[in-house]
Amino acid sequence: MQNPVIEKLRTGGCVGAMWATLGSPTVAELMVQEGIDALVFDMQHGLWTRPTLEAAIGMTRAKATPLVRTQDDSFFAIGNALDSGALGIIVPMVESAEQAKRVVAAAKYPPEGRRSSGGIRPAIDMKADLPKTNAAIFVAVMIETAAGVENAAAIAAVPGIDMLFIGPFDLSVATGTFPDLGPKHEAAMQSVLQAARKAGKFCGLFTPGVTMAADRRLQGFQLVILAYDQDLVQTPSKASIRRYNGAPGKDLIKDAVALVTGCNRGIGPETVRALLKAGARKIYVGARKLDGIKSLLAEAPDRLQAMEIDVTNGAQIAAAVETARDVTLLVNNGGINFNTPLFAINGTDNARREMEVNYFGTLAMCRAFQPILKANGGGAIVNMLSILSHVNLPLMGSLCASKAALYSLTQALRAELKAQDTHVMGVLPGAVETDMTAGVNVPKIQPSYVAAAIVDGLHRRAEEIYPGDMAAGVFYGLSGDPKAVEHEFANYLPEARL
Ligand code: 3PY
Ligand code: MG
Repeated sequence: MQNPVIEKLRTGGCVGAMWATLGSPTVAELMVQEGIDALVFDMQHGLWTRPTLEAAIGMTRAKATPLVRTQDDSFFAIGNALDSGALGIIVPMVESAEQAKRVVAAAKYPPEGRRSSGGIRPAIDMKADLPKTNAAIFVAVMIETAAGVENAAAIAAVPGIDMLFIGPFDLSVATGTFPDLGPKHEAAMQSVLQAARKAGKFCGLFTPGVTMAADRRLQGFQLVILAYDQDLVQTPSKASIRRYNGAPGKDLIKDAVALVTGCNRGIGPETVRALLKAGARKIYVGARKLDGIKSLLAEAPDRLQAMEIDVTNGAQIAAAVETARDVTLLVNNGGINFNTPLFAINGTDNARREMEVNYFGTLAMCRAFQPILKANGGGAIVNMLSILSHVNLPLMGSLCASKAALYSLTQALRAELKAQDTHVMGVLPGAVETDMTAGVNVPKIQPSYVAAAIVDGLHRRAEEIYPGDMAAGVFYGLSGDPKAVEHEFANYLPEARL
């Protein structure tokens, strides 16, 4: 009988574990499909019963070594967990060496302890397995109280204890730092790590996510938690409902006075049409070349007004501010895309120009119109981002960087303009049928579709919208596995040209 957890610890490795608390064998099975060092079944706070635990261990042990956080430190709780097939126990709330000795005694058969022999799995081949079991059982005790921290060295010294495992949440309650952790809490945790090391024992801790787990591994902790099932279900569920519902409030389009930049072609003109239809009182139609918007202006001459505006031209922005003092809705649609990778072209001129127009141009417009929006009751700003704000498509790497910068800017705007009640919405479509994507051979949505989504998003006071299959699908992928999407997009470099 072997225990891969003990083997990994002995070679200096850090055991990565999933943590299952919901009591569902199916969820547990799904969590470890990728294969991972260990799966901890939480019988202290979790919903496992003896039969569900037994079933779940059977369903998962080929993919992850089963460990159980026991219901308590009692002889029978520990015996039950091990009889179910767990190869290790994590015993909560251990505060003294005496208590630790009792834990070891419950976990080991005589002569090292007094574990009772029985159970279904241990009896499958008891004659062969029992003599080898003691050495294969991993024993961890949880340090999660002030007394536990105080006595950590004595607890670690108890023969048969393999690991001190810290419970940061209970520890924060016990040390009075909850809900924040802070330096006092961290010092307590580090003192436990040192106590374990001095005794030649391992130290682990509960971490609620993989980035924290990797960071603690760096510090020398040797059992960390990558994810736990309640969080995997609850957090995205809550986020989805909030995103779907938006935040009802005052209509941002009816009777609005809008200014839409970039109306020479593409999404701009369609946005103007959609806003007109949705009840905007007046729209300044911003364009770098006024010749190109004549026919659009003719569609509603009494409600549309031409405005010559290049968002990188300070004088034109200043003139726009003088003219358009009644604006309540600023749509920063104007942008540029050279469709170029970072290295396949000479120099960084394209990258700089994209940043100049998409990022600094939008920023200049927001700064110029902020006082006007404030004076007019708050209103709204709409920024034309892209799904590529969230993940780089190296085919047009510098454009993506400018859109990522613009996404970040949009977040800052939302925060800074909250006090003046200006709603800020980001628009993140995938490929849209415009001149900008003329050479890109992927399914595209129509500009009118994006315009309709903008109107809908403003009605719902959404903070972000993802119009079309591509954007919505990529966002879905990014929320589950952003690295997989990044690697997928990396494949769209036509050829290595370095
Ligand atoms: C704690 O942080 O107290 C724990 O028990 C982790 O589950
Ligand atoms: Mg705890």
